[in-house]
Amino acid sequence: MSDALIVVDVQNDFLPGGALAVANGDSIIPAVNDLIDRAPYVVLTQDWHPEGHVSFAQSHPGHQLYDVIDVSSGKQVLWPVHCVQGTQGAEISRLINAVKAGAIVRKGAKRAVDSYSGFVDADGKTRSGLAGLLRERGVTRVFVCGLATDFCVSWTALDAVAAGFDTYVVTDASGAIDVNGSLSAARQAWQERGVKGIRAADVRFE
Ligand code: VGL
Ligand code: ZN
Repeated sequence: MSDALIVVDVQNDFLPGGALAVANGDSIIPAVNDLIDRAPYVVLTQDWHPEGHVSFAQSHPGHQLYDVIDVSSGKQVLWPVHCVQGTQGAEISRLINAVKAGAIVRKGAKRAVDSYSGFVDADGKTRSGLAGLLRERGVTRVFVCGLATDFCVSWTALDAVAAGFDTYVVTDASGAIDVNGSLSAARQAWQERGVKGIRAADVRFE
């Protein structure tokens, strides 16, 4: 058994002061850093959108922030402009110890398709290669933490379990947006699909 920690989207735009700030998002930083210290292998994900991205409300005149609309890949929540490639807001927060990361997976880089998951785009077609990377390293258990619990953490964890990894969301090292019942919907999906929740203090890496 070999473990990996996936730290999802701990980027300036998801932290207080950022364009899509998760309330108290910075409160998870000490727990995330402690997990990074202890994990045998660490992967970071980085939301990385081009200007005019399909997930930005600004790209859909006549629609409001947080509206849900139909796009080619399915339902799309409309967000404020965030994590634009090359901007300060898209940078991984300097508060986390990114030095130990073995890999950084960028996602959402195609204008017309979003990607909450670090494994596959929202259209289900283009895979990032992360599952192959983890498998080649002999990883069998995956612990997911970061931002946001109910979007990118959840989708990444659901795809990890679908790819055959024994998958945990580290709940107190993750922070939620919680819009329109998204957090309870995420927890429901974890239960149905076999993703387990765990507290950071209970994580024993192998
Ligand atoms: C995320 C909304 C839009 C996330 C990314 O990291 O959870 N949420 N893009
Ligand atoms: Zn995004």
